[in-house]
Amino acid sequence: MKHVVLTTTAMALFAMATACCSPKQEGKILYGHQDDLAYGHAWKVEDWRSDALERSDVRDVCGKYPAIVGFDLGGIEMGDSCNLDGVPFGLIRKAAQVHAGRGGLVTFSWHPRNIVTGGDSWDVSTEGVVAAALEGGQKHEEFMLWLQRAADFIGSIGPEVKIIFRPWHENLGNWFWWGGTHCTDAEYVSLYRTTRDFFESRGITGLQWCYSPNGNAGADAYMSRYPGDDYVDYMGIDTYEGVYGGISLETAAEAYRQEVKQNLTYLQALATEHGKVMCFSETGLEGLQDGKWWTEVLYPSIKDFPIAYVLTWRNAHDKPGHFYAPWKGFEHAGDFKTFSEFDNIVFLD
Ligand code: BMA
Repeated sequence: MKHVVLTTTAMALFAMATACCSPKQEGKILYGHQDDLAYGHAWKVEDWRSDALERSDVRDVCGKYPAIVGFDLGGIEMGDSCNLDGVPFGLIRKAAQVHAGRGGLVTFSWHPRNIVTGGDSWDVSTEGVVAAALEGGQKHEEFMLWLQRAADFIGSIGPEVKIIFRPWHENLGNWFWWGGTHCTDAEYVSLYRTTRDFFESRGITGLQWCYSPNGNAGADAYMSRYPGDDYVDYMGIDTYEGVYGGISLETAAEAYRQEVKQNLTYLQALATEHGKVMCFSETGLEGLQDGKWWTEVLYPSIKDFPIAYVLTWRNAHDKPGHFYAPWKGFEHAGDFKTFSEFDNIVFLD
């Protein structure tokens, strides 16, 4: 029955986003996990053409798939066959279709390369990359080809797959070439609008567009690069818990709880003002060393906010400590199972 519930929820969410009504969806929050069907902790899909894509770390632990699965398009702009983490684009297409067929939602992020240096998204060694990509810039023609490759890939998935597209994310920090001091507010807005305008000119009109800056920057910074109500359907935010510099888990957890509440408070005010759906587009605690993270850290931080979904990042198959959801045999898996049974957290049976 949860399947029916989710399908209804998904349809309602999309209807809401389109109609720009209240973002509140009966107090339900969909749970999402990045790359969930493609690989997990110490395993990956080997032969995607013949694989039914039934394995999932999340399902291994709680018996249900995430309601929303995220994938990353980094590399599609080069015409690569696999994304930046080695996931074949054919597998991403199939996983999106299979997940949608089960009643779930899909979200795409995009870590494209640096169009000036050929480096990755994190290559900020050269300024002016956004300016170079925009109209009048020396890389504009090539940039439009990049957009075309991304649009063609998304177009190949089929209109029955409901996709939340989240390009140019975490744009208030300085770690990506499209972020922070590496471009002006106007250049960023133009980058986002150019992307949506181009996709729509290619007939890719069914996407829900998510604007998802990094958190802890405040409402004014959030809005300083907002692409505009005509360009955004979901207002998201990315915030992680960090256990750095010898601080205790308790201190890290308390800082996270406070930060998430502050972030979601201003996000809720902005989403309400602009008539958008709000979401917690990326979060997590790498390695999940806090055995009560789901029930005592994440859940109390989000439960009172009308977020459409919360997505935790990937479980790398080739980096043992890089995971954000539990896996079968993980010592703290029980806490996630408890979280998955809360009435207002939605998974996919
Ligand atoms: C980061 C890490 C990287 C990965 C990138 C894109 O946060 O998980 O290992 O390449 O996301 O998926």
